[in-house]
Amino acid sequence: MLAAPKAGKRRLALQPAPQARYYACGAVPANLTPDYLSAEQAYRHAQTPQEKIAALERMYAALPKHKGTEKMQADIKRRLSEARRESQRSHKAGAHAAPVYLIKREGAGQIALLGPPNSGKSQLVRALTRALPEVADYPFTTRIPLAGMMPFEDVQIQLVDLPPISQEFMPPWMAQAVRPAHLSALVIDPNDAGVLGDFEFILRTLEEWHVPSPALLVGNKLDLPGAGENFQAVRDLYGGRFPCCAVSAVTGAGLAEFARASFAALHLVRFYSKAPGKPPDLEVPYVLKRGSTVGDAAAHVHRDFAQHLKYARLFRKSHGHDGLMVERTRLVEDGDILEFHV
Ligand SMILES: Nc1nc2c(ncn2[C@@H]2O[C@H](COP(=O)(O)OP(=O)(O)OP(=O)(O)O)[C@@H](O)[C@H]2O)c(=O)[nH]1
Ligand SMILES: [Mg+2]
Repeated sequence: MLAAPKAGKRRLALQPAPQARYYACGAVPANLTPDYLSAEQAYRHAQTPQEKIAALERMYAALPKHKGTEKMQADIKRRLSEARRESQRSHKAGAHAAPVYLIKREGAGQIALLGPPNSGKSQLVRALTRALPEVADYPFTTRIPLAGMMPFEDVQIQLVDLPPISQEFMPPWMAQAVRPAHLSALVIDPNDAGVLGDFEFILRTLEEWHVPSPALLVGNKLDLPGAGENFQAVRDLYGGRFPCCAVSAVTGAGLAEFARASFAALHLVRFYSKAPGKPPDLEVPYVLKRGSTVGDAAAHVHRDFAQHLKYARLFRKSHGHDGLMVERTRLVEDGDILEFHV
């Protein structure tokens, strides 16, 4: 994993739609207004302390004030003071930091696309997302980072197009721009005569920056004659060290496999929540790091669940959707459907 940004908790999760998905367990009162729910949705999406403060203030204002919501009022106030403290800390830290092109993390994970000039990083972002970075047949086309969201099944993965990593020229903020990503993918053009030298230079540069090696090696332009054989030669040299994807950003070949490999490299699990007696909400998954437990999942859905969870029922295809009772220490597997009992 690349180093986490200084301020704020790392957010991996795609957030659920603002429906009252956890009321059925009786943890919170059911008479919350649409205003409150939309503010809570904004809070779940908030990436900066300022956004959190704004959303929490709206949540507090929209919360009906009566005995039944006293705990929630206290909880919002506590989170507000936390966010205000965080805002002050990041303000102080920011006073000395040089401005850099940082892309705010969004979706299930952020992947930085690295590579030598002209390898097709921008074309790949065009092919896989709705972003429209400039593509041209000369090197150093991309000057500043640009992000787009790549769909994979029911999650979105953020791809960041970056200027090339090159001996000839690199913007001084490159290392900082790469660092917030959860991982990087190295995109190469196997037909480029200088590919092996570029490859070594990039690996050395990442080491100097104390940034982990790429999690994926992407051979692009596989539609061109000879590219398959040339990429095979690169794989023979490096394939043991990196999972490889052969793609063509122009024809679209291999792009579905690239999306799948990206999701796998992020080491995530998706789970879906289910209220007792109701069908599961399979539309928007919650996303956690692999290795998370049922207890972590409960805490992720609602803060109160972490404390009060008695047990969960697990519905999983491999168990025939049988509602197996599981403890909070049970590991969550990708695709699990969980019903929390508090
Ligand atoms: N044939 C073929 N050409 C490609 C493919 N992907 C990109 N190209 C071409 O390669 C050239 C460079 O593509 P870019 O996407 O601009 O490359 P880049 O890696 O972003 O380049 P920099 O921004 O300079 O680092 C363009 O002419 C693209 O049309 C591909 O899969 N097949
Ligand atoms: Mg580019």
